[in-house]
Amino acid sequence: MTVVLERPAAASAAPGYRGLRAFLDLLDRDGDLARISEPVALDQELGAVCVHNLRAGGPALLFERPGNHHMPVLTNLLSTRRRYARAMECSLGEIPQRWNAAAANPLPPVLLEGDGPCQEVVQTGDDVDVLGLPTPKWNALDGGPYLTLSCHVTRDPRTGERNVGVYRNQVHDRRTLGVLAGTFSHLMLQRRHEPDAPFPVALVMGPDPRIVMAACTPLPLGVDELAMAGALRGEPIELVRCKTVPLEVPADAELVIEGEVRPAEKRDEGPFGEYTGHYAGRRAPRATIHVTAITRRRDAILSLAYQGAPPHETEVLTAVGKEAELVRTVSLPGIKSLYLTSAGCGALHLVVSVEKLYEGYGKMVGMAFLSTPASRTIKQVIVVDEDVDPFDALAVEWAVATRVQAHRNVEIFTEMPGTSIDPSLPESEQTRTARTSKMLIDATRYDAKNYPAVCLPSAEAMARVERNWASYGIPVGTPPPAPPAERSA
Ligand SMILES: Cc1cc2nc3c(=O)[nH]c(=O)nc-3n(C[C@H](O)[C@H](O)[C@H](O)COP(=O)(O)O)c2cc1C
Ligand SMILES: [Mn+2]
Repeated sequence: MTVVLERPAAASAAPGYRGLRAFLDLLDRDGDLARISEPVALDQELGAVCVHNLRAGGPALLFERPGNHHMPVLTNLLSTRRRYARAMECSLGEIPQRWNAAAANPLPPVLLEGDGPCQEVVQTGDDVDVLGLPTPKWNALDGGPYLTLSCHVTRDPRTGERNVGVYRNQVHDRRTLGVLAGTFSHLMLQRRHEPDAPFPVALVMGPDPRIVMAACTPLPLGVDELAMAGALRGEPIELVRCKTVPLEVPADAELVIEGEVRPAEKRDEGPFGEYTGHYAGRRAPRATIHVTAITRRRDAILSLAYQGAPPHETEVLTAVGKEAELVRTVSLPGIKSLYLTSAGCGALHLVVSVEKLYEGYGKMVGMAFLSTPASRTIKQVIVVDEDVDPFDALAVEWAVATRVQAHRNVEIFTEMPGTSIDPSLPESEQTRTARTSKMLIDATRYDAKNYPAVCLPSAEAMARVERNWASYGIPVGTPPPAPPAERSA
């Protein structure tokens, strides 16, 4: 199946960058990385800079003096789809094919002997102090400082299979972090047979961006995110052994926090401003990580992501890979393009355009997209005809307004798997057993052959006016954009 996401193509990247540092060099050359040399306070000022920058669609941000620390903080690295494509070394439209070619040919990592750059400095025992990291308090009511982009490396105790997933960590004290991994996260599913037993973990900060992409995406359970990242990079990820836990980590990461997850040793955690743009859950006792080592580069950068109301980085980080996963797992004919919307926090609202093959097909497609592990977070799917571009919010609402009869074209599914941090659930239901309702809007035309045609002056008249636009003396720089139906025809 060919899926074309009709977006402007990114400038083609110089092939073959390796690791975060090389990617930052690329962004520097593009003028797409801003260095903030002034001190920026960790308590909300850094978060506020991120919010303004995200709203403006701005560059990646390197804070050189966060809270007067000497360790820089990197944020907004993959907060635009353009930079995400840059990191994948392809155009926006090529992402799903690139992603799924990699998924079909995973490239397992290789283990190096000796230490890696991520172990130039090693702190163990009493030297361990996570409070010494420049960790921001992002939003006003956050329960404390939070590491937000930690790639948690764990192994399944039964199969030995590795998993790498991004989950939030509150910084509690010198040697204690919190961790909140959802019910459906692989970190939790790996431990489902012995949920209270402690287990080793390594939090990798600032690895090759392709590792972060894989670690933010719901790849199938059992798939090694590092093998996926290797395939995306076209070269195996190189690993080194951790110092205090029986795990391996990417050699060229910026910083690694080694430790033990202690599910039964709980500490009050939260609240935290989540990707839904709301605080998620009250402060409550949650699992901890006992930190046994911090290893890092001598000049390590701490790589983090702002979470809150969209637009934000989490939204891009989770949506783009998930769209590719959906394209692969829902292999129905006629799918043209799809978009996990920005306003839907990159996770909750999906728009799919299809060539409608027969009556009822729009609903079938919508149901299929609500029935895979990668779609678990999705609460609303809108299916549109192929003349509507899912990325064009105006066109999508126009289709819903003019092609939908609610009693025929809207379906509601109840008691589906949901996320416990959905603010629209009553507080008593925001638990690990949370369930949600899902809505399918089939906005494809019924009986398209006999559907009223979309109205416009003739193509010839439109083209002629566009050519002669300047002669009308209307003070609009370029001809107004084409109406939705015409744009993606
Ligand atoms: C910045 C960021 C923060 C995230 N925080 C969490 C979190 O605290 N808990 C969680 O369960 N998922 C979180 N996610 C989503 C997971 O990374 C995502 O579900 C991923 O698929 C997890 O890996 P897994 O499928 O191997 O469990 C976060 C994603 C991003 C991009
Ligand atoms: Mn996984």
